[in-house]
Amino acid sequence: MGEKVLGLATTTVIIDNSIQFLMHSIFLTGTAGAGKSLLTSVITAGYADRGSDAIAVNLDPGARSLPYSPDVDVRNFIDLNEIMEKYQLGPNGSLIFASDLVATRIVEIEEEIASLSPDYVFFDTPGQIELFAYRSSGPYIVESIRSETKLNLFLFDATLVSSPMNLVSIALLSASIRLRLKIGQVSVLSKRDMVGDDWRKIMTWSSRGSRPIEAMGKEVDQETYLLGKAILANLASQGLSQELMPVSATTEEGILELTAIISRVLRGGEEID
Ligand SMILES: Nc1nc2c(ncn2[C@@H]2O[C@H](COP(=O)(O)OP(=O)(O)O)[C@@H](O)[C@H]2O)c(=O)[nH]1
Ligand SMILES: [Mg+2]
Repeated sequence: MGEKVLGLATTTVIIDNSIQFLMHSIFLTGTAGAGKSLLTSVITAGYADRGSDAIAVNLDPGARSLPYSPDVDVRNFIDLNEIMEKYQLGPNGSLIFASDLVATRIVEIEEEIASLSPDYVFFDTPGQIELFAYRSSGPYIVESIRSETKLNLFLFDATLVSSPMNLVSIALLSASIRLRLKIGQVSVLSKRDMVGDDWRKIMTWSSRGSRPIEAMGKEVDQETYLLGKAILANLASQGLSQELMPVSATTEEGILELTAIISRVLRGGEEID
């Protein structure tokens, strides 16, 4: 039968003609421009440098240019321009249609991934998160990809969480994605180099026992304050608000630490809090 699995090193084994996938699947999600593609590039290269078989899969049929060469690319299966012409759709309509079509090519995508026998597969998801998470194709892909473990890295764009209230609203989005994808999630504060030292301030708002509510009280009206407070209390009580992992894909600060957390979560099946 197949090879023994040692620690996190995995392989794809063939048993009775059915392929058993022992790889780890890591999805990168977050708002448009949060840095999913650049982080996919940096993190996959980092794993490869350390001798792991890591590959990058592009799930965005609308990606114009990517900061890496995808090992598996959904654009080889789905042609956005062809969809536009064939169905006479505008840019938004064709992107929605194309994203839905990705789910119909899951067998081919899996076959290509399996042919590379990777230990780690990093999935770069479409720029617009709603195309991936809120239509049925994204959750279907996440559920269908056969993997030993699955993990979602949700990116909080540091340039968007410039106030406690903004942090709460993105934390709510993060919780919503958690509900849609139904897999373990790690919260990443991306593009930390873009906000100077402010990333430290953001970390204090998101850390355990912090009081972003008080900071929030100074910036908003009473009704907004109460809504924010209720949301935060709920997120915390449900274990849906997690401490952020600050990284920069440009300076590579925090990348090693993020890798360590990914390994820990994949090994233990735990989420960080
Ligand atoms: N300074 C800086 N820029 C970044 C970082 N990550 C991404 N970017 C830039 O932000 C823009 C959007 O990044 P991209 O990875 O395409 O975001 P995506 O839409 O989430 O895939 C690009 O111009 C990137 O070069 C980062 O950590 N630091
Ligand atoms: Mg992208």
